[in-house]
Order: sequence, then structure tokens, then C-alpha cells
Amino acid sequence: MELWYTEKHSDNVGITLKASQSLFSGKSEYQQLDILDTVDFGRMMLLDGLVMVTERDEFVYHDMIVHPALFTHPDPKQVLVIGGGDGGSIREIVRHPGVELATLCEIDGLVVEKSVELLPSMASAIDGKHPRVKLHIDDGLAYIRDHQNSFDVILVDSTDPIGPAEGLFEEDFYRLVHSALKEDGIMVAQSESPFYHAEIQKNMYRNLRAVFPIVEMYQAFIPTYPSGLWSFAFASKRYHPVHDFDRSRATNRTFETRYYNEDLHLGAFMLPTFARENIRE
Ligand code: AG3
Repeated sequence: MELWYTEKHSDNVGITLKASQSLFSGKSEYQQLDILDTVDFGRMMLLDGLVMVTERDEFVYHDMIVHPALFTHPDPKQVLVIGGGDGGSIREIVRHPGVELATLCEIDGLVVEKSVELLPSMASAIDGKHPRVKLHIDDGLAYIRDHQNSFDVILVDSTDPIGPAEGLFEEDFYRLVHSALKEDGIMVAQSESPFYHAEIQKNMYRNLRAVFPIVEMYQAFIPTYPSGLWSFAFASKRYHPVHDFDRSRATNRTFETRYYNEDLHLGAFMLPTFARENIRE
């Protein structure tokens, strides 16, 4: 018998990976969680059937949700991740020596628990033992409502805007993020595929622009996500990711990165025409 998993990206297109076994399958209060061992991409986590991470290509996503903001802000000390229960984003944040505290606010405790157990290469910093990491199992909206003017950077590491993450793409939520950020704070949110999700992007960037003075999209290549072309929204109160980028800080980073580098920091913000069209003002 062979085990293959398909995530459908549209009615007629999908991605299929051969798996050697299922490591966990269960339902939390919020969603269906599955962790499979795949033959070519290592362990893979699915939420409601959607690929969240694989061990083989997660470095792209986690480099790119974290480092552009942390190398644009001149001195990020307090960083919050909303979602991101696999721990990959927190792992990258704490590699920045200047960060004093990385806080994870994930709504679903089961995701954290199973990631610590089955995805240790991602979840190493959220096992409860890291001195610069704090964990909250809580609704992101409720959490930031109670934490005004507190963070230098907030990362929204969510799933697609269906199910528990729906509210994380709305203007009201961005207003709360804006007030939870300090006066020169930066937010980055995963913003779906420019190839497949033009409508979602249009609404999301319109909502962001209603709240933040600086809003830019940047891209990354993530093979297991729909179309492979993925994007992030950079929303900022003061610093522009290209014009205020201090290249030497990124060049002189004290850790290695397999995807991010000082050239790519700039290149990622250069968009293909169709992607630019999706978010035209
Ligand atoms: N968050 C982005 C997942 C979106 C993927 N969508 C899909 N497969 N249809 C991933 C969380 C990683 N920390």
C-alpha cells in the first residue's frame, strides 16, 4: 500500500506528496491537525488539510517572515508572534542577540504540544525552557487588546483566512496590532499567493493601508504552498523596508541563513507586474 497526501489548490490543481506514515491525526477545539512523515520533504504539518510546514522548505518561510522586519527595525527588543504554533518563527527571532523577549500567542495548544513532540527542529525554542521566550495559549485578538504600545515587531504567522484565522485579515485586527506596536513598530503578516489569491490580497492590503502609513508586499519561493510563489505584507509606522534598510547590519549578522541575505532583502520587494496589480491602490 502507498500513502499519498493531496492538498487541493483549486478545484482542478493540487500538490501531492508521498508519505511513509502518519505520526498524528486529531481534532482540537479549533481545527483538524495532522502530522505526516513524507518521503521527500520530511515531516509535514497540516491544519484542516492545508500544508503549514514541511521540514524541508520551512526555512524559506521562517527566514522571510522574521528577518526582513528584524533587520529593518534598528533595535528590535520585544517581538510578538501571533499564530506560529510550530515554533519556526520564534526559533529565528531568538537568533537575533538584541531581542530581549520573543512572545508566542497561539490559539491552539494542541499545535504547540504536538510540534514540540514531533517537529523538534522547528519547536526547539518553544519547549518552555528558553530564557527569552514566553508562551501564551490565547486568542491573538484578545491578547493584543490587552497589550498596548508594547512591541517593536509583531508577526502574524497564520493559516489561510478561513476558520480560526479569518479575523487576522480584517481592518479591526490591524487597528489592534497598530496600537499594540510602539511608535516605530513594524508588522509582518503572511499574505497568501499572488498567483491564486488576488481577491484576498486586494482586501487585505486595502485593510492594511487604512491603518498603516507604509505598506509593502514582498515575495518568497515556498515549494509546498499553492503555486510556490508566496508573499508577506510589511506594514510599518516609521521604517521603510527598502529605503531605511541598513545593509551592513544584515551583512554582518551573527548567524547563518539559508534563504535570507542582504541582497534578497531588497530583491524580495521587487514584484512581478501581476502581483503589483493585485494590490494596486
Ligand atoms: N502559515 C502559512 C500557511 C499558509 C499555507 N496555505 C496553504 N497551504 N494553503 C504557516 C505557518 C508556519 N509557521
